[in-house]
Amino acid sequence: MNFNKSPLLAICLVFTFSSFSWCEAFNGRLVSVEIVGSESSSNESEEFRSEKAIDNDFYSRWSSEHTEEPQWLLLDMGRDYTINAVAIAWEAATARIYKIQTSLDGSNWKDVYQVNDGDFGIEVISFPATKARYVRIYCVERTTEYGYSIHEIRLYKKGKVI
Ligand SMILES: [Ca+2]
Repeated sequence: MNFNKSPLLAICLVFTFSSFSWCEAFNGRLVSVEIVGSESSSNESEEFRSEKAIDNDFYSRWSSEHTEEPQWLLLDMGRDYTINAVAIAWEAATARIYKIQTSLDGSNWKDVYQVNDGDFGIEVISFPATKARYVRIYCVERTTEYGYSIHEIRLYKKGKVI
């Protein structure tokens, strides 16, 4: 099943937005993976540092500096997992063009998906199952004069189909 940018899962996520929770299973097909660390190319200020994208608080967010230069948000799962989806809750300062990249060592990166029509809100993106410890959201082009800003992000691996 192809569920790239799936409306069904996105609706599930939006529905639970106000209660700070995510739909952690999608008919048993997806299981979220804990993200234990983060880094970013830049932060707008201390209030908007990278950890704000993984703190389970939908009101806090990471925001890059306001520049045309590409910016990235790096996520560390602590060990290798085989993952195949990411859910991103974008702030209005969204990336129109961005890449989902994975890495086993944090140095060598592989593009697993590219979005060319990114928009405000929650984006759910699936890609071929890939073994990785690190995931990077590599932002190439902005939709606003501001930088790039993400409220929350989740990574998923395949679960058991019931
Ligand atoms: Ca947050």
